[in-house]
Amino acid sequence: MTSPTSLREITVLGVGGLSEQAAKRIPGSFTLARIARGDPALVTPGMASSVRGIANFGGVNAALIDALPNLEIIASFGVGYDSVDARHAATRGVMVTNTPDVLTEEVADTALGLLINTVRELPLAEAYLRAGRWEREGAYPLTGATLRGRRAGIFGMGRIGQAIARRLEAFGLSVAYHNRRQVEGLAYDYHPTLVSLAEAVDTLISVVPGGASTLKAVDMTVLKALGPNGVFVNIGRGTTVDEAALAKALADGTILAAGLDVFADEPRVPKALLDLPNASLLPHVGSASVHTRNAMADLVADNLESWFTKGRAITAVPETADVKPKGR
Ligand code: NAP
Ligand code: 8YV
Repeated sequence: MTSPTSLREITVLGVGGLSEQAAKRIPGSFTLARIARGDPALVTPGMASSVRGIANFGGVNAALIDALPNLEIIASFGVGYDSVDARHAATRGVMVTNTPDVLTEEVADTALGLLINTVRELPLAEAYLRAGRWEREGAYPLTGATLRGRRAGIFGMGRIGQAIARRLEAFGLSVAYHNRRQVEGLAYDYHPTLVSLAEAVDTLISVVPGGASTLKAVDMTVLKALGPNGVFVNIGRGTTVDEAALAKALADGTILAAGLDVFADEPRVPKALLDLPNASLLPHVGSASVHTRNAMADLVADNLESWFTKGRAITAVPETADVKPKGR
């Protein structure tokens, strides 16, 4: 194994905009090279021969993996790793890590904030006050919607889904969920399909990973099943939703309102959603506190250090759980 002092001889490629903490931590241990985005055309011959690790902040596709013949590990920033071709990495014997757990509670807090903003119109009420309308026109109108008596359904009852469920219970809402597999030992009602979950609840919170298996899973059929009192919150990935269908459902009353932290083509947000007063929109801030983003950056750096000093990753993704260090 490599000793901590000789980690400096190892080149780690920072892909995309590294967070401040990552930009401090990684060059403290390794030699850091950087490219602005995950484009293999940006890889110089020197990088191609020297890079053994990636700190991913911008996406790593199969072509970038293939452009780096000595690559051993991709340490990705974020629990969702849909920006990394982890299956291709596995076929090349390259480890992939993500940053689970350290962001769970922060993201769940954001989900509840977004739900309350959506149902009780808090951003609109604040804008009303700031525009001087309270003084000029009187009290902000009562909200048609309330959290009281709502039945919540969670699409993706994983780490963050369960943290959201705990908060919803504390708020007095009933909770049900849909995953591909029922979670053992969890008392919430399980639905084997997303449509059956949407039919059973009036508040649907999506916190599934992106990728092919969830692509546009929340479509018009699901939104119709949610119904005219329905509130949809997405804190998972924008690709999970048919955004055109969602905009239509919000405009024509198929559902009541939506709160969205994530979009299919970030940072671009469809005008059809921007124009809707019953959509509460956030710029992907689920984990975006200094505290939590620093913990995520530390886990990226810790995974790289653990891999090169101990030969094991701390938080390997399932696709590469069996990958072992090369020649060691
Ligand atoms: P996790 O513990 O792996 O949970 C994911 C859950 O989704 C699992 O329960 C899984 O159950 C379910 N799932 C996956 N694919 C599914 C499918 N095709 N159909 C139905 N259920 C499916 O992950 P996590 O830590 O909770 O994070 C979840 C996601 O949240 C991340 O992948 C990321 O995309 C997103 N996220 C967003 C932010 C933000 O800032 N907005 C921050 C952090 C995370 P089964 O495998 O049994 O189906
Ligand atoms: C981050 C996230 O904003 O962890 C995730 O999957 O979506 C967020 O915590 C993102 O990964 C960093 O760009």
